[in-house]
Amino acid sequence: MISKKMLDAINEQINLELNSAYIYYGMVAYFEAEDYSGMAHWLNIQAKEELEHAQRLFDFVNEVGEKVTLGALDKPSVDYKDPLDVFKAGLEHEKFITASIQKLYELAKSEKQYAAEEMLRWFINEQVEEENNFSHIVTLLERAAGKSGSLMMIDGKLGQREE
Ligand code: OFO
Repeated sequence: MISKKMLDAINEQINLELNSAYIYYGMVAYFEAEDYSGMAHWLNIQAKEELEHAQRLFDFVNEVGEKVTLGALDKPSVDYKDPLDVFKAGLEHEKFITASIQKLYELAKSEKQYAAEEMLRWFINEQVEEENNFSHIVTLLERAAGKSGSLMMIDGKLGQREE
């Protein structure tokens, strides 16, 4: 049993997680077109992770006997300036998602929604990892400063990401 306010907020977060997947698939489209197959691979896995995040929230809503509502997705960009531009956008997006998760968590606490609070703790930890992953790649790309040899090395490294 969860409050209506909590349910609405979780349903909104499901939409945000699905939007995250869509944004990352847009980035995959960009990298595939630019022949950066390693970066495309990394973001493909990221997009799948976002679907899993949405699924976790989806399952929670069902488990507490409520109904999921789904909203429209925003049209994602498939055009970027360069790899650094992509990963900077990803990092900014993850910061936005972290803020949203924290708001959800605060709501759960203030509304005494203990089951939701417990479920959201996983997301709080996950967001630390999400931001750290993007931030690390932004640093690598800044160091590469657009040099093609370095970009190829980073592309190869990101191509090794495991599911
Ligand atoms: Fe779902 O963590 Fe990224 O967006």
